[in-house]
Amino acid sequence: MTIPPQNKDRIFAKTKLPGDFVFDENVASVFEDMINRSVPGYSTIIAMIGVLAEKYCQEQSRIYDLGCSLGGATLAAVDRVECQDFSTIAIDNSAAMIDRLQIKLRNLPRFASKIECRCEDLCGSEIANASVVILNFTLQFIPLAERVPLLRKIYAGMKPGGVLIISEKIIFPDEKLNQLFIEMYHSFKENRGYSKLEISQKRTALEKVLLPETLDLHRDRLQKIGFQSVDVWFQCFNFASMVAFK
Ligand code: GEK
Repeated sequence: MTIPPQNKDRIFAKTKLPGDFVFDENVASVFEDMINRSVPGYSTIIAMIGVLAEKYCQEQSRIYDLGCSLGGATLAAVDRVECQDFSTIAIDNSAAMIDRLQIKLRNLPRFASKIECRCEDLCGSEIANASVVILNFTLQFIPLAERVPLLRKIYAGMKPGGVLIISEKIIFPDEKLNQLFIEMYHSFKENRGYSKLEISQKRTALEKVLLPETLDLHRDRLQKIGFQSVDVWFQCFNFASMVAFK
């Protein structure tokens, strides 16, 4: 089956009726362009997830990519891992994303044998025997009250020595810095070809759906759950990626 094309993201280019952002077929069909033009450092983060997976994947264990979308992080991890005996579980609750990832994998047999795709809500997923868990810009979409139970479940399902990689849009307790980074982020998007209308309509659509938190909150919560050596390894404006170990 041929891989459905990836198009340029023009979802918010024309005036739209208000409505919350959803990961539907329209978004899945432009997702690669959208995320590359919307997340500063996305390609670096994906490449470094591969490097971290190579270092921390253990024999006879699993890699989980939670909120995998089109599998950018999944494929980067599987590409680098040198273990002989491991499996990868890629989870997303968007059928449009998982369908496209499955079609992509049919054309990539070396990866397909290592990756199981699941279309399900990751809050209900079983996590077991994990040496690498990836939450690459996914936790921000999980309702606030479900974040602690989800992270506890991840911790319980990890092997000692395993790594959790969490990338998120973040906010800052200092209002001046918060404003500065939002402005710099909006200039980044304009430089990547998004109009002011696109930026503002997407911001409104994400308002109730993407709920960012501070780095302090992320660190404290992970440490309280039991994770060790929790800190940021990448940050650009209001986007950061953290590691946390069991
Ligand atoms: C990447 N990690 O390219 N259960 C499962 N999936 C979910 C849930 C949920 N409850 N909520 C949201 N998602 C990817 C990018 S995108 C980030 C991740 C972004 C999924 C949702 O369907 C979407 O595919 C993904 O999380 C978030 O490395 O678009 O900013």
